[in-house]
Parts: sequence; C-alpha cells; structure tokens
Amino acid sequence: ENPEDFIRNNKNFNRLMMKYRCAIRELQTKLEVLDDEFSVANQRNPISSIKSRIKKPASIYDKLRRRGFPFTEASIVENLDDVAGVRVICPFIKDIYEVANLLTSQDDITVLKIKDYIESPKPNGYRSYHMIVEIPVFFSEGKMPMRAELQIRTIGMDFWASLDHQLHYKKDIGTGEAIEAIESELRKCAETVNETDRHMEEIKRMIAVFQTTGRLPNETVSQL
Ligand code: 0O2
Repeated sequence: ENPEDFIRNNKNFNRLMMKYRCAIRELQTKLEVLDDEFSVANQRNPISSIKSRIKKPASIYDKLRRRGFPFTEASIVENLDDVAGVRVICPFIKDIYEVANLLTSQDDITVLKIKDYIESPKPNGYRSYHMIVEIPVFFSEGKMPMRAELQIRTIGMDFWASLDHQLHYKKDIGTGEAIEAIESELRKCAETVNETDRHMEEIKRMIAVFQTTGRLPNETVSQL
C-alpha cells in the first residue's frame, strides 16, 4: 500500500498525527514557560526561537520501509522517535545545556536518548544537542505517552545546519575529489561558526565580569 492510499483510507493515521501535534504543543509551552521565567530573572532570553514539524507521511513511510517495519499506527508509535520534532534555537552554547537540564528535570518528562553532537560533532562538522523525550498527553480516552525529538542548537549551529541541509545533507551529489573538496569547505565553515560561538560566549563572560568588578578578566583580554 502506498502512503497516499493508506492515509486516505485511514482516519486513525490522522488521529495519530493529531496526537503528535498535541505533544509538540505541550513541549512548546514548557519551553516558552522556561524562557519567560529565565528572562524575568536574567533580563535576556535563553531561547531565540522554536520551530516544530510533524514528519511528512512519505518520510514516515520511507523510514519504516528502509528499516523493514510495517506502515501501521502501532509500528509508527513503536519504531519512530522523530515523528514529532521540536527545534530550539539558543543564543549561547551554555543556554542549550541550561534549557535541556531545566526541561528534563520536570517530572513528567522522560529522557529516552541523548546525542550530544556538540561534545562530539559529526565528522562533517554538524553540531547540535539531540534528545528523544517522552511526554504524557491527555486525550478523551486517557493519558498517552508521546515521543518527540528535540534538537537544541545555537543560532550559529542552526545557520550552518540549515545551509548544509539545502546544499548537501542527504543530497546525492556524488563522490570523488571535487565532492571531498566541497565537504572540506563545509567542515571549515562549521569550525568557523564554532569558533565564533565560543568567542561570543567569552564576550558575554567579559561583560559579566566587567559589570560585577569594573574590570575585564585578565586572562582573556589578550586573546580577543
Ligand atoms: P530532516 O530532513 O532534517 O528531517 P534517525 O535517522 O533520525 O532515526 P539518527 O541518525 O540517530 O537517526 O538521528 P540523529 O543523528 O540524532 O538526528 C537526525 C536529525 O538530525 C536529522 O533528521 C537532521 O534534522 C539532523 N541532522 C543530523 N545530521 C545532520 C547533518 O549532517 N546535517 C544537517 N543539516 N542535519 C543533520 P533527518 O530526519 O535525517 O532529516
């Protein structure tokens, strides 16, 4: 059965997608509450923006087939972690860990998996903090634990990943010397973005030290 027919004939598929959309709403609200509270205490926002998406039926179908699983509601719930996806964009690297810790310390959130591509970037230069979480959502028939993929990254990491996604990621641009050169250029850009992220973090620290002591931190002045 192809995905279009399956979806046309299947009210339950639409109900399931509705449930994933609700899970996204719950997560989004939690993140907005954290952002609001932090901004009142610290006069700045640890979250610049939040984007979310439900995986397209064709991508759900392809991923299940690729892995040899059937295309049924039960199989989607059991085998896919990223039907609901929430991307959180933060100004600074430290904000990523702050937001992740605050969210996962809430007692209705269960963390199923963490992939820290900031600590260990992918060989192509990709950086981001990924978590698979489970959050309970209340429907008329009761409470259902829903899974979602959270990607938390800086504005810089998101800039790189968005352009990589447009130009290269999952695109079959071939192999060979030319492609290696292109990949090497993309990797260089990722390193430049990473240096800039860390430089910005250092500037934030300089400002904080200056505001509390009236001086700049000695050890960093010469480095900037
Ligand atoms: P899309 O088009 O963004 O939805 P998975 O394949 O997701 O089951 P995996 O590989 O363990 O398993 O997941 P991972 O690496 O934790 O996260 C996958 C997602 O991270 C991707 O989703 C991308 O959104 C993002 N991502 C991972 N690597 C890269 C990369 O090199 N470049 C870019 N631009 N994004 C990346 P999808 O579903 O693969 O793609």
